[in-house]
Amino acid sequence: MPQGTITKALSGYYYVLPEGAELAAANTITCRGRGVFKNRNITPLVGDRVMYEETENGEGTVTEILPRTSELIRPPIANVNLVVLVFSVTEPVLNLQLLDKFLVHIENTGIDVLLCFTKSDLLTADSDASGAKDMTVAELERITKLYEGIGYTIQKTSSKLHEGVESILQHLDGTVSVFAGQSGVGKSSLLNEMISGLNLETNAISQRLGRGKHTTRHVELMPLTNGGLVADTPGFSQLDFMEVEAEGLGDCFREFAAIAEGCRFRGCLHLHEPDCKVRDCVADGTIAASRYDHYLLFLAEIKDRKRRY
Ligand SMILES: Nc1nc2c(ncn2[C@@H]2O[C@H](COP(=O)(O)OP(=O)(O)O)[C@@H](O)[C@H]2O)c(=O)[nH]1
Ligand SMILES: [Mg+2]
Ligand SMILES: [Zn+2]
Repeated sequence: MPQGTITKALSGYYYVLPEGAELAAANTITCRGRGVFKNRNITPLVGDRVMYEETENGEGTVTEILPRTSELIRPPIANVNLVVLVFSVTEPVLNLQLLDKFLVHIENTGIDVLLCFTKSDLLTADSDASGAKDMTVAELERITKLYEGIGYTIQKTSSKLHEGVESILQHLDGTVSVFAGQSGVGKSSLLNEMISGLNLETNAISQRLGRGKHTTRHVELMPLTNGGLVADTPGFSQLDFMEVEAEGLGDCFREFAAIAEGCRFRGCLHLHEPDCKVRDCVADGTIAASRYDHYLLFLAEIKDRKRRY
């Protein structure tokens, strides 16, 4: 029986890209789900690898869903193995607290992440940085070093100058990935640069609100010529990851997780416990103060959330 991947789910139809078919959205087979899925309360998801039967009219029926390696709830996509976390260097301003929060959520899913800094054409030279909104070349360099030091892969891009686009494509080779990030950071623009003929709607940032409008509606995996599949998302607010527990938060900070074994107590929350290796590293600068500050902030949020429910 032929196999394929669901690239789109719409009004009860599943669009299946057959294994080995040329990677183009036009080559998908329109399928119905088999009745048994409903009976067993199973919903085929975009990203599912499936078995299907061809029917006479050139359409098909999905007969079996192969085991999933991962499952995101919002957007509902199975088998994602890379999140491309997109932040613009400015417009909207690069917020490291938000960046760390998204990294925590992604670490918690166990899915790999590629960090992408967009709109590099808007960087200002170090000498003429005038306002708080400006991101200078040197400041971005400092941030890049910080996150590379933690172990993240970072790619700087400009859709306007078509810069870094080929490198992003290389990273996505053979993966199922989602583009995630706030509205207005340039996700759709970057995808348009990556996929020839693609014309996703993009939106000018509302000057008044300082953020973009939501323009990307349904979930769809788009085939890349190198064998990857990629989904745009409407904005990170729509990405609903599993909630992180206080005890697990430290593990979601990669550089903490690596040294926490050296803490005197198992389950050390790196607060006031004696002989805490993480706090030692914050004190001697091995761990960035900003990262530890954000850790404390998120820990307080998690405890607050517990208190409210
Ligand atoms: N200067 C500059 N503007 C960009 C770049 N990429 C996107 N934009 C602009 O940023 C706004 C939001 O882009 P869009 O792709 O819709 O962002 P999304 O909401 O993340 O999908 C649009 O006005 C784009 O023209 C870039 O590389 N440089
Ligand atoms: Mg968009
Ligand atoms: Zn500790």
